[in-house]
Amino acid sequence: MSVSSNNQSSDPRTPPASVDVVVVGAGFSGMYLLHRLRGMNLSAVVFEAGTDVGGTWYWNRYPGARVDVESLAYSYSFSEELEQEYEWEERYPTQPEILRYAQHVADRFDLRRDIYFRTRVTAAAYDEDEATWTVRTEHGDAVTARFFVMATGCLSASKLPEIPGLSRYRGATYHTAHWPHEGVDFTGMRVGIIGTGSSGVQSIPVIAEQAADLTVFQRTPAYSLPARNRKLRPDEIAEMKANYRAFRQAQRESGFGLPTPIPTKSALEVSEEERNAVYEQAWEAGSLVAILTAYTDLTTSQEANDTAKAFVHRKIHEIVKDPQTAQDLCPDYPLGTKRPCLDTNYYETYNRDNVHLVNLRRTPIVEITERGVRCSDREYEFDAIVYATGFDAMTGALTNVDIRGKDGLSIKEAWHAGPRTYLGIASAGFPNLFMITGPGSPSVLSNMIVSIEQHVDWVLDAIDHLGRNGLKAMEPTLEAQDAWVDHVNEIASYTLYPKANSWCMGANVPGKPRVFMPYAGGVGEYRKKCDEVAARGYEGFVLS
Ligand code: N01
Repeated sequence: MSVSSNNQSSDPRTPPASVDVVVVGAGFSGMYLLHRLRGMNLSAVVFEAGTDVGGTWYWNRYPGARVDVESLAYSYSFSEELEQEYEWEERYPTQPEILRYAQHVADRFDLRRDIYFRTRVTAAAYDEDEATWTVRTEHGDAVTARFFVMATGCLSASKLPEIPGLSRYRGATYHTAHWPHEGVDFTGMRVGIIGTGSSGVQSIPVIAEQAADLTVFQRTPAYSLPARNRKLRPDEIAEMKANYRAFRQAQRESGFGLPTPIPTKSALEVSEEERNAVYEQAWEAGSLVAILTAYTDLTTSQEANDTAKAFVHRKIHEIVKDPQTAQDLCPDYPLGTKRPCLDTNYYETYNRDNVHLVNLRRTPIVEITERGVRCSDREYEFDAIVYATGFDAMTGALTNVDIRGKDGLSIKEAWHAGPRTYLGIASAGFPNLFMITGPGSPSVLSNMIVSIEQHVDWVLDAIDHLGRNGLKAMEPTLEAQDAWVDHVNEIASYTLYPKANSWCMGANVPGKPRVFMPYAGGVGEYRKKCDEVAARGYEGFVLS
C-alpha cells in the first residue's frame, strides 16, 4: 500500500532519560499540553510517529479532506494573541489550511524542540514503588516520568477491512488516513473506493472529477448535509475577533462545543409544514448540527427523528436522478446516530456518468482479487483501490501501545469488555496515566478542540494539585470508575445513538465489544462534573 512519505530515519536526537511528563502525540492535544507544561516549569518530551505536528491533519491528506466545524470555532482559545493574529481563509478549511495552522502554532510557541518525530511509542510500564512510568519507543529509547499522557486522538488507529485477499491485489492501494504526501493523480484510472463515512463522502466527489471511472462500494449509507463552504468575509472575521471571549465561553457551556440556539419544541408538536421549513433552513445553513438541534427530541425519540430522516431522504431523491441509486443512498438508521457528514457535491456526484454505486447490502464483497474487487454477483477491475474504511476508534491508539499499570495489568486486558475510565481521563489500575479525550468523555461528540483544551487544563490542574500537596500519584477508585461507566451507559440509553452500527459503538471492528464509548451528556454538563470532582479534592481518585 502507498502510504504517506513517513518512512524516513528516526529523529537523530536522543530523548532525555527522565522528565516530569511523557506525552504521546503531537496533534492539537499534545501541542497544547507541551505549551502548558512549559508554563508550569515541568520538563516534558512528546513522541510523535509523524514527521511533523498536526495529528489527524498531518495524516488525513486524502483529496477533499476538510474539517466539518467552522474554522473560527475549530481553533485554540488559550492564546488571545494567537486568536487575534491568525487569519483563517475558509469557513470549513481544507486539511492543508488546518495543518498550516498547527505548524504556525508549533513555530509561534517553539514547540518542536521537545517533540521527537518519527518515533512511535511501543510500551509503557508503571513502577509502583517509584511511582514512575517508563515509556519505550520503537527506536529502543526509554524515558522515565512521573506522569504519562496519551494525547493520541480518538481517530488515529486506521483500519483496513477484513476482506479476504487484500494483499493479492496488484494495482495501487491507498488508505484515506495514510495518504501519500505528494498526492495521487488518478487521471485516466479506473478507481474503486470502499467506504462511505466522512472520508469517503469528502473524497468521492474529488476523485470522481479526476478518475476515468469511479466505483463506490457502500455498506452503510451516510447522512450527508451540504457544507456550503465559502471564503470567510472580513466583516465576519472581525466580528468574531471582537467577541471571541464570549464565544469561547458559550462553546464551553454548549452541548457539542458549538454554541447553537437551544431548541424549545418537540418535532412532533409542530405542523409538517413548519417542520419542513425549519429543516429546509437547516439544510441551507451548511452545518453539521443545525438539523439535529432544531427540535428537543431528535436524538431521543425515534418518531421525532423519523421526520428529519424523511426530510433528508426526500433531498437525496431530489438530487440523485437515478431512483435506484437514490434509494440505495438513503440511510435506514436514525439521523445523527452515526456521525453525519458535511459534503461538497456528494449526492450530485452520483449523477456523473463515470460514477457507479455498488450497494453491498445487495451484493456483498466476497474478496479482493489480483485485478480488483469481487462481489457476490461479479468482479470489478481497477487500476487503484482506495480504502476509506476508517479507524479502530477511541480505544485503538491506546490499546496498540503495550501499557502496563499496577501488577503488570495491561490496558488491553483491563478493557477487554469495553473501555473503562473515570471521566474519560483516567483508568483504575493505571496511576498517573491520563488520556486526552478518552472514551467516556464527550470527545467525538464535540468540537474536539474545545474538549482537548478542557482535558489538558483539568489534567494539568490535577498534576499541579499533587505537586503543591507533596503527593506523587493519583488513580481512580474502581467504585468511581464503575459509577462513571454506568452513568455514561445510562445517558447513552436515553438517546438513539446505540441504534446504529457506528464506530462509536465499536461496531466497525469485528469482535470489538459493543459499547457506546463517548459521553453523550454534553460538553457543558460534562465540564461541570469534572470541575466538581476537582473542587471536592479529586473525589473518586486515590491520591498518594
Ligand atoms: O471512517 P468511518 P471515516 N466492507 O468509520 C466502511 C472523522 N472524520 O474515516 O458503516 C465494506 O466513518 C464503513 O461501512 P459501515 C469523523 O468523526 C471527520 O470516513 O461500517 N465497507 C464506512 O462506510 C468520522 O466519523 C472528517 O458499514 C466497509 C466506512 O468504511 C470519522 O473520522 C473527515 C468495510 C468507514 O467510515 C471516521 O470517518 C473525515 C468492509 N469490510 C473523518 N469496513 C471531517 O471533519 C468498513 N467499511 C469532515
